[in-house]
Amino acid sequence: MVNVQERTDKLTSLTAVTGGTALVSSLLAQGIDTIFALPGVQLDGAFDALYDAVNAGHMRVFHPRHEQTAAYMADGYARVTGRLGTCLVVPGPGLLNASAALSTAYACNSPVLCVTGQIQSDLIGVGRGQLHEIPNQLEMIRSVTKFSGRAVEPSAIPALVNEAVSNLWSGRVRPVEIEIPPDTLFASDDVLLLPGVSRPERSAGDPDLIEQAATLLGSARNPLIFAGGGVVNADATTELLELAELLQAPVMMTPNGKGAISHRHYLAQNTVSVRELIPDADVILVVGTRFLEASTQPWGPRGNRTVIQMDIDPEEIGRNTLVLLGIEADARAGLSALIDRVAGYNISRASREHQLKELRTAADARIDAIQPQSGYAHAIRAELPDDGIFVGEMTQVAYWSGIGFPVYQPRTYFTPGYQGTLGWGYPTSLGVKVGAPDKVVVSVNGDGGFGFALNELATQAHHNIASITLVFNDSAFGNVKRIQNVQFNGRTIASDLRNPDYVKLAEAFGISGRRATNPVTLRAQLAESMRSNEPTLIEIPVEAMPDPWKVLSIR
Ligand SMILES: Cc1ncc(C[n+]2csc(CCOP(=O)(O)OP(=O)(O)O)c2C)c(N)n1
Ligand SMILES: [Mg+2]
Repeated sequence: MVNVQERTDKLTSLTAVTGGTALVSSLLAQGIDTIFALPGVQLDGAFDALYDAVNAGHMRVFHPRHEQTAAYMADGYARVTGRLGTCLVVPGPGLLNASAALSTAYACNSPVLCVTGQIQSDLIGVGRGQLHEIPNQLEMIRSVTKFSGRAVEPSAIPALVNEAVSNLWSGRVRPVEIEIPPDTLFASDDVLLLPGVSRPERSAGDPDLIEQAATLLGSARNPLIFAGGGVVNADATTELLELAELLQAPVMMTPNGKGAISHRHYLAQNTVSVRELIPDADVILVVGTRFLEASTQPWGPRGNRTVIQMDIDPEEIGRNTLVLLGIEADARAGLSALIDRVAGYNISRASREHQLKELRTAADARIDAIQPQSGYAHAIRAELPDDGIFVGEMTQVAYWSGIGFPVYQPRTYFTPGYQGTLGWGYPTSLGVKVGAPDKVVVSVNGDGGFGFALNELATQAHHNIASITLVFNDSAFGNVKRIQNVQFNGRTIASDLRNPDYVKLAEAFGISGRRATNPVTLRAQLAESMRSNEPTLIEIPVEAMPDPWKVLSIR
């Protein structure tokens, strides 16, 4: 039960403050000290309050050139830090501009708080066509957020912020949205500020189900684990490794799960090697992944395999595959509970180190034979420190990387997940670098995807964000063009691109521009870029590349 006296002690009373101040104070109370924001008339009250917070040294404001970037940067910041990533955008077109980024954060379970404006409160729903008015804004954005809400009184803002943030952290983490009309941001009132929301206790799952899972896994001859982004997001990587070692269970990591276990560990397996392991696997533990690819492709587990699925979202359990045991649990708490219980049932197994190393070597050889993607990706890996961060766009070298790029640490490899959002990579990488200024951040883009946000070279220069942007330039929406060539007899349409000189383009924005023409020169250019530690773009002119999934018969 809440101790009212104790709670009241923690409340701060603000006298005669604007809604804008109530909003900014509420964000600060959540521990938010960085915001990605693009102004407009309905948000003037919020920006004026941000002015004070910035001058007091409590808040940093990064302003991009398009709302998609405000939300992408918030997502990148959130993924690398594990903290709330916050954006502030005007209503209507501003929020719609941000929505592709929110859909990406939604797909990847990223903790993004999107704050937006509204039209004047008494005209909402009247349909007069006020500036930026769209009907049903709250309902519209709900498809890509797990909560959306509005406050129309300054005094209601702290509770709305708390409700949104507490929704965001509870259960499956996903983006949330709140909106505040301009008259509310300008109105003045006494406001009771609430303490920030603390992260809810992690659910370890039903003890009976954990016990059953421990029995099944402990007595399995050849257990196998599939780990996804949920393991990384829940910071459950230590627990995952401990359980995997206890069981001598190889771990297949999905692209967003990459880095959960270091690629250097013999238990770390990939999409190619895992296919050899599935036929002998008697018990499969699926944790923090939708298990979509494995359950829908012909090489996935079939027949009388025992599948145990652990997920924080009960809706996800059994959605894509038949499971014997479903455990609704946070990956960290759930795996930790499993570790505690499994020891009592664990049969002795010989180390699988030798076998698994051989298997991975053979699989890696097949993956590495795919050129030129493998050559370029290994050039990046060779220069990128172990804790350096790879942000992958929808482009050939990044597709290959989803299968073959060695990742050594969690939160160092990011993808747009199932949303496959072309154009997300470069703007997201800017937010990643803001969140991890001491790490090397490299985004891997095609010419097509980079074009979606190349105006942000201005933002990067303005805020001096020292990330490195690679642009693989094949003068095409290459993936589309390849499909048109291979599957449609060369009937290419709308897939050729005419591009600027990227080195000159970067320089025109005040960004250091470089060019590399093969993996060897790319390594040299990357090494120099890291030494100079300034905003950098490297263009790599390339030819059409082969389809890695076809070559490896993955899809
Ligand atoms: C928002 C969005 N629009 C369109 C697509 C479809 N699409 C996927 S890949 C691609 C071409 C990418 O071209 P580029 O960035 O140059 O990469 P390349 O394949 O040439 O390496 C397109 C248009 C998408 N995934 N997302
Ligand atoms: Mg291209």
